[in-house]
Amino acid sequence: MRVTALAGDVPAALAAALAARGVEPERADALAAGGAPVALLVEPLDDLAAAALVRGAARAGVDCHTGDGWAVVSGPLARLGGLARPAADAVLPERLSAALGRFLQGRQEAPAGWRTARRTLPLERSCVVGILNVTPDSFSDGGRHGTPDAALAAAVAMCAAGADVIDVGGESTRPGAARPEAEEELRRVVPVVRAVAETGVPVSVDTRRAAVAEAALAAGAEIVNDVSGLAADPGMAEVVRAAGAGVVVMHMRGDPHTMDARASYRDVAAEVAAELAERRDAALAAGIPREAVVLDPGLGFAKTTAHNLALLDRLATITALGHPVMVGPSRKRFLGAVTGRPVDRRDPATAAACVAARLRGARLFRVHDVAAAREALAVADAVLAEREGEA
Ligand code: HH2
Repeated sequence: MRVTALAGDVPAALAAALAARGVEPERADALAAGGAPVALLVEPLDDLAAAALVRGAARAGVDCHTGDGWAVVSGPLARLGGLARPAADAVLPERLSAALGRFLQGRQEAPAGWRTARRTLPLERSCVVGILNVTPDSFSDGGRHGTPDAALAAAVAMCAAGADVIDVGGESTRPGAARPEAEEELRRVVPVVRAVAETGVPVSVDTRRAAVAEAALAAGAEIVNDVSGLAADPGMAEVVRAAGAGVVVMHMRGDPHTMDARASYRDVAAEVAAELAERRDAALAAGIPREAVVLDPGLGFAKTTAHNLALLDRLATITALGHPVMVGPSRKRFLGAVTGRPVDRRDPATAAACVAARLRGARLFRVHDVAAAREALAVADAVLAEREGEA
């Protein structure tokens, strides 16, 4: 007799093992998905709701740990689903079962594409976003693309290397960077956006200013990448909505001057997810469609090396919000801390971080070295496609 591990933490592997032994593929999929282990943090929670959750968890056959104002319920997905369904004896208060139900539903529904002002970008294979900083002072490529012609040539080279989107930025957001005036940011960004968009590649504009976003969208950009998560400029959400643009809602705290001092978390993944969910809700409340929203944990923004690594590892906390997830590890300090490499020698580490994130569910990767990331992600995509194919 032999005991073989079936990679039980990967539902697709379990489905493949069942299907290979004669279980009908659809049933194997359902069994495997329902058996996937899930842990959910519920907070804030009053004593009555916590007691109800403990009773409901016992009835549903899942674990429940509670503390001061919080509970963690964990168990197979199928049983957690049972916990969320209102029962005849109404063990859980309505508000709580509705919140759980909303969450579990959203978790299963990350759109397969990204709606922008001009198209829906497919996200089956990894989407590589090439960074084009038209700034004198960005931490790794500052000053390299001083004229629109040089910037266009860099964009064309990134597309040839496999970029799916070009992200044009006119403001460095590295810690402590000085902010250019709006006119200066417009002067840097708009001609480059126009020239790159004319080649047909989707262009995003990396800005915190509504006026810059509006001008870039008019010049052909179709996505707004806002590192403040639409919080810095009260006019930004409406500009995005009116243009029907795609949007990257990124997490940070404070601004580039204050963010390092605010890198303090009790549980970084849960707090980043909760703060991002608030920014996402604000975007949806402003009328931006759900399919237009991509979420980004903001590696390096108000995060220490340990925070960045924990976020990469616990990316499921972010993907569970039900949107495609972007990561931007490219050449950042935490990769220098891990590898000992200076900023101009961090592309292999960047590619490795992208693969780690891909295997944990990220779909979009903002990088300087497109060719290296594309190649590394081709392997990760192939491994995941094999997993899907088997299931
Ligand atoms: N990181 C930077 C800028 N924009 N946007 C998203 N969505 N995610 C990121 O992680 C992100 C971002 C900072 O990197 P970089 O553009 O290379 O440098 P700088 O801000 O100095 O121009």
